[in-house]
Amino acid sequence: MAAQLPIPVFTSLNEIHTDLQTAALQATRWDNLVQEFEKRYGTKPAYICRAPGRVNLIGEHIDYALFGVFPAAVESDILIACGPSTDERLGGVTAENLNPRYTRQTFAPILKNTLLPSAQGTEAASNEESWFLEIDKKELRWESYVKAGYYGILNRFFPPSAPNTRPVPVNLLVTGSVPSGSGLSSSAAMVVASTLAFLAVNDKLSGLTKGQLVEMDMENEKRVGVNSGGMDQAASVISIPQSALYITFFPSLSAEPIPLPTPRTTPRAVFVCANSLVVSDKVVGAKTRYNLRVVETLVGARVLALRLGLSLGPTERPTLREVFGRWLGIAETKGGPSTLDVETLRAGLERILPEVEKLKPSRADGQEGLTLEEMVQWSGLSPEQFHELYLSWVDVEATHFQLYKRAKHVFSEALRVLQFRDVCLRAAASSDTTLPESTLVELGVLMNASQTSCADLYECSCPELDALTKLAREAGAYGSRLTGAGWGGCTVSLVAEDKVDEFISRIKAVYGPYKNLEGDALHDAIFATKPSSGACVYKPALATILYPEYFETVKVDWTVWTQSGPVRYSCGSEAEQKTQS
Ligand code: NG1
Repeated sequence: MAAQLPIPVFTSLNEIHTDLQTAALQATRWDNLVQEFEKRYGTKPAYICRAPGRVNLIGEHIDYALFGVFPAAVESDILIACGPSTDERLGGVTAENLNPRYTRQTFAPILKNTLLPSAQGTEAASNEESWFLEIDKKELRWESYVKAGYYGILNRFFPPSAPNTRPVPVNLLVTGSVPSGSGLSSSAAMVVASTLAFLAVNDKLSGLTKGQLVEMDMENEKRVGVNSGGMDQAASVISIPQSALYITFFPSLSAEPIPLPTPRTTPRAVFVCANSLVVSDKVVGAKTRYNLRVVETLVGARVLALRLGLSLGPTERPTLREVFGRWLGIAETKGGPSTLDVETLRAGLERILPEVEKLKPSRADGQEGLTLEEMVQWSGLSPEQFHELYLSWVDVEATHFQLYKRAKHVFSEALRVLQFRDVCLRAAASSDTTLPESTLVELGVLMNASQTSCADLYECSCPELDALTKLAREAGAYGSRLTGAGWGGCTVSLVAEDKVDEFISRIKAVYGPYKNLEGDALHDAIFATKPSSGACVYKPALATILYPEYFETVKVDWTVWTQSGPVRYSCGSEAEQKTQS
């Protein structure tokens, strides 16, 4: 199973970027990172950790309700060059970023008797010493993501009660090509790459599975202040080239690579990401957007359970997926094996959708939301119990809470994910190398329906995203939708490969906010993307450690097996670009 595999440790770049063109482009970037690291810290990095961003093809805002999603890693990524440092502070960190916007930061964890955050984000008193790192949740700071990655490994791998295990001081240099606030999950990529960097330098990688890394990073990212689901971390860690991942979270994390039909169909098709250029700051807007949706879906789950005649204890806080499983009468234990097959899941989703109407208030004014008082009453809890269970751990704000619309989106989107997966699997199973265009049309219809649901029911779109997805369809996309949290950020469109250039030119010409862009900025705003490989650690080969003079010239090297034998590429200099080995 994909989630059970170990974290890959590579010694050459072509193991990471298997197509030569991408590898060649990336080599220059990696080499620059190595050189900059040496300039700043006086030594070569011991490792380079890579974590890609992701594009979610379908399944928006349902990961924290624990329903399956369908993302793929993109080629844009975060790279962190890292190595041990001579910092005298215990576990002290110096973090630099090649982007001058993000200034140099130094920090060190401290041991103190403190309140430890529990897995649920609630505070639980602890008498023992624990590691502490200050993370500012109110302000968006780049190093918060580095700290989040570090925090997660401190108490787990360096128990304060074991004085012989202490974190080593670390130097980091970060470079990223995932635009921030764009819905391509730069934040998860930062947290995953940071976690890997601290694990690698502290020699704690061995035995760790991809699934364990995802679970750690889901917790790590919550430390920055967003109660996110696990989609981004799972996609960044587990993805493989050419495939999307069908990721499920309940009863335990599982990821199934699903080959995309896009490289085999006639016409062939690709996914195009287009940035609306509306920056959506998840942390700052959390209380009226992301975190509010988390609370609305959780309270919606409780009220639905009661309306479906299920019994719930006053301290139980199930998700919509858990309520769904109980309603189907399936015995499922968190962390246990999955007992719900895809067919039962699909049939169940179709059956539960009409039941969601039970969450709709019957009011003359058409208001589908509930005031706080009404919501507390509907939950069957006292105001104190309600506050403790749903509000004490999160800051949210709304005049009306939309339980009905949010639950309707979640169940219908979960069904669309299964339908999307089916189309892809059907295409993959066909022995015919030419698939009908209707395959792409079916995928496009599902993407468009997802956009409508995100806009109308989940209210996570915005006028620019609505406009951009509409323009994309008019420019010939089979389907187009927002990707990621929404309220700004990127769209993803499915476009025939032979029409991509025309499609991109058309959008550049008609989407208003692109009119002031040129050069790289315009190129970075709209681009076709291929599903790429997941997170990994690059470790210079043994030879490079034993023979420093070799390392001098061959900063990043890789070998490509051609018909006439292996060809070694390196990026030490132009002259070294290609040498037959
Ligand atoms: P973005 O903001 O695109 O990284 C967020 C959440 C996901 C998921 C999507 C909506 C984080 C780190 N990620 O993605 O878990 O809920 O929104 O589908 O908050």
